[in-house]
Amino acid sequence: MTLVQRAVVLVMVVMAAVQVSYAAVHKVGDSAGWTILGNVDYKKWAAPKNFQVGDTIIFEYNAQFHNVMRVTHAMYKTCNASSPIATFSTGNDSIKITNHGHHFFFCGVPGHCQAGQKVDINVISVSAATAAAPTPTPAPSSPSSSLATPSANVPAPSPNNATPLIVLKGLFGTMGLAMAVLALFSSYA
Ligand SMILES: [Cu+2]
Repeated sequence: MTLVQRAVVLVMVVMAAVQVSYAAVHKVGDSAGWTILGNVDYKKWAAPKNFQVGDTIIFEYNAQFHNVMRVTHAMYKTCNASSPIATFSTGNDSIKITNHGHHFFFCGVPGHCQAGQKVDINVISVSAATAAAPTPTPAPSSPSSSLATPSANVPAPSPNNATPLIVLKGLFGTMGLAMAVLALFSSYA
């Protein structure tokens, strides 16, 4: 295997890994931002979005007139700003989503939530989305032993065939990819 071939394989693997860990950035209200002007419908803005764990939500607004409060569902429904879970007030707040489920936000300035400055970020479960993918029966040998000495019933990874990488991606995600790279490179060293 030449150095160029190794480089090509490495680039392909890195591209696959980037695809796996791709996280989106969502700016609330798009160009309108976080406001009470123009009657922005944040429910309508959020509806077609596919929010995922790892995504970032950005609230952009004039900090003199607005803020962002993360609240419970009950507080969200009644626009109750008395005890928010968290308050953001920089005017350009980036909030990274770390768990699935509903994330309720509104502006805590009196009257603004009632005027519609509120948004429900519903983050779907990643496991539910990937559960539909077919999972091949795992090899009987443990990953560590197959890395050191590939057994006969496990096909060796081939640089011209991306299938083993895809299978590993589905099974182990980025970690599996990293292990595949190690196995691939050590076998040609
Ligand atoms: Cu406001």
